[in-house]
Amino acid sequence: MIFGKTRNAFPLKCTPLHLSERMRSTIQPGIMPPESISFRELQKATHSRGIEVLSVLRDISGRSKDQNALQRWISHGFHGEMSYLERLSDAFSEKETILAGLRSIAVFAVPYPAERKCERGHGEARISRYALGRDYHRVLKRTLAKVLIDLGLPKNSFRIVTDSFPLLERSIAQQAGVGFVGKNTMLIRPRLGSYFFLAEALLTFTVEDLPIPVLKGDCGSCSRCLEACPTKAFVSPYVLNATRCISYLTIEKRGRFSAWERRAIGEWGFGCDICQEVCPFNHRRGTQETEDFLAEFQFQSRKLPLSEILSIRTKEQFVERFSGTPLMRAKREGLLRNMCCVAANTLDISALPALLEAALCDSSDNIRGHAVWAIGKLSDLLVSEERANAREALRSRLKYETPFVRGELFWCLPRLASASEENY
Ligand code: B12
Ligand code: SF4
Ligand code: SF4
Repeated sequence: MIFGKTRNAFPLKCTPLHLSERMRSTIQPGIMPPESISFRELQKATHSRGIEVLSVLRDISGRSKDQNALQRWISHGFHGEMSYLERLSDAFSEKETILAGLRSIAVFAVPYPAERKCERGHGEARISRYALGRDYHRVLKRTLAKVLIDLGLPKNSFRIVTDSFPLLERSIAQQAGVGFVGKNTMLIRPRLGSYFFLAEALLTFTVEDLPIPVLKGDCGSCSRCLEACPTKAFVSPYVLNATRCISYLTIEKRGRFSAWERRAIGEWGFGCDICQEVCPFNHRRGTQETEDFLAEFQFQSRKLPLSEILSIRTKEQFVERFSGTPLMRAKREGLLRNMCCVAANTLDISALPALLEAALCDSSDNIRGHAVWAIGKLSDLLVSEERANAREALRSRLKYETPFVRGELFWCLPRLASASEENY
């Protein structure tokens, strides 16, 4: 075997006392990974770190089940600008390139807080629940890798993946018997609901003595999520057109928003939870035993105050504020663009000074343009002095601006003018 021909390749943290007789007999320090481990052993180890292993997929022969659905989905363009999804390899048929010797996939779930009331405060944008803590990718990967290494497993006998990896995670979880895919496309586990992250450990060995999957379920005649989606993003049950989804627009979409997209995001600054909030499976959620792990995520009441975020002028300030959190994904340009739209959609005139500053001073014409548009949207609510000041300041920018911002100024200035003239 190619594994560890030297002593150093054997994990330093290996504590053979933690291993069952079976594992001790199969792991030879520095030489080979085990042939198999027991589910209970894996469960005990992950549970002690606050993570639940739910099941293990052992039949990974042939082509993965939902690969065709993914291809159809992409051919309709429902993935928008997420071109990395076009490169989703089929983990099953490309096993060897993903992990040499891949034999089974363990599926883990990490629930995050699901309080039903997660309201937007005055002067704020809404943020989805999953983004209230630290970036789950890093915490999860690190924790799971540590658990497996502590079990004495050689580093090259597993690969931890979550979200970033090209794998249809919900499909794999469903096939492993973890739960079912709901009409809102979320993986739902009865008694747990859908507010959880998924992570997988690809393994070069098998896991024995699996529990019998008892988690059959389905949506029945319910269709609440399809009706509640404010942007009508579901093409049909189980099929989401991501380009209409607020989560995609606020997190993944780069650059400018169309007029429809600006209105569509409503009061959401980052992500969207509506199709989960209405789901009855999230109203019956039982208690969790994952506090230790959640503590590491540092879940807290992260707020998105519009004016404060609109005042972030540099990448450095953005990194200082959001480093280590999921919000980094939207980047400064995306997040400030979202804030402009939320200020306009929620008619929040307290954001006017910050919007004006962004419209006049920001280095990105994407942000300046959206800020100008938001000011135009708020114009009817401004007192005459505010309109006149905004108009003068914005007019002075006309000759310096890019075509995009000039277009927004041509739309906004008459609104500020007519409104202010009416008041005189
Ligand atoms: C791209 C992506 C998105 C995109 C597209 C989402 C989508 N529904 O396709 C956007 C940016 C919109 C998004 C949003 C969100 N995401 Co996301 N996302 C992903 C990612 C990276 C890939 C998903 C994918 O491949 N989509 C393509 C479609 C075709 O695949 P699918 O949705 O899994 O489809 C399943 C079923 O719908 C079914 N299917 C497909 N077509 C058809 C047709 C019929 C007729 C039938 C019956 C079934 C069926 O087959 C698939 C497998 O079971 C995964 C991580 C991963 N690598 O899997 C995370 C992931 C799915 N996202 C996650 C989360 C948390 C979210 C958000 C809740 C975040 C938020 N609060 O804003 C929202 C939820 C929105 C929603 N209703 O899906 C979690 C979901 C956990 C869970 N319990 O299900 C994942 C698994 C990340 C993780 N590791 O935890 N996401
Ligand atoms: S996350 Fe929001 S916008 Fe996206 S499908 Fe669900 S309800 Fe619709
Ligand atoms: S809201 Fe109803 S239809 Fe939608 S996922 Fe939940 S149970 Fe299924």
